[in-house]
Amino acid sequence: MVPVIPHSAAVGRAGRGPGLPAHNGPVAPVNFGPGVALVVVDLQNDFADPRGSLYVAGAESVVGAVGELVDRALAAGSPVLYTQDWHPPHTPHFAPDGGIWPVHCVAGTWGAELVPSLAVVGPVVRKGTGGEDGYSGFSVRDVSTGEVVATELDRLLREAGVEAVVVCGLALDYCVKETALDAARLGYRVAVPLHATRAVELHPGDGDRALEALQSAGASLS
Ligand code: VGL
Ligand code: ZN
Repeated sequence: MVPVIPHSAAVGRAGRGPGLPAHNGPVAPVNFGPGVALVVVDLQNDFADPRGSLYVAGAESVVGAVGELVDRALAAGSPVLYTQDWHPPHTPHFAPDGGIWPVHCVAGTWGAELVPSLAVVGPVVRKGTGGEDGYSGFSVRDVSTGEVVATELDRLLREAGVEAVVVCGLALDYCVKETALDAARLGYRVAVPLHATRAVELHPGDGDRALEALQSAGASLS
């Protein structure tokens, strides 16, 4: 079980007395610092732009919120890392090839690019490049063999001396959720600022189920 992140390390709320519901009171800024990394998940045109093939409704506000988090992270000396869904044109991840998703984030296309307004100030970790399912930024899974292979994200975070991660971006119920859950399994303290993510809701209720899973894993939701 991963301990809940203390306010000093990640996300908290100012002025909230015990017993008050979470939505009461102002949201305190995420407390970034050198040991706390910001992980921006899949902020790519296909998810974030209304013209994208797997557009997440409301993603425009996520883009703005993530931009502010990047600024705050940089100012506090936090490392900022990015993940990028990066698929071949054919993969069992895509509906035409037997999967569940419309074709999206094909390597080298406009849809796969990180949104143009996003400041890229740290490493970008690509996932799914070999046709695997890659929901978590930490690992990809070969759909036919089931083999799970780590990406470089964990190593990059450890080399930077990171012990807590703030996970934001798209989509809450898939890649943000899986990245945050893997981070918790790997021993990082985890916070998810909910104003900086949004669910795609392929199945209604996916967003709520994601929140429950994150909470059970000890992630701090704010
Ligand atoms: C994602 C569905 C398919 C995500 C990626 O970034 O959440 N969702 N591929
Ligand atoms: Zn994908």
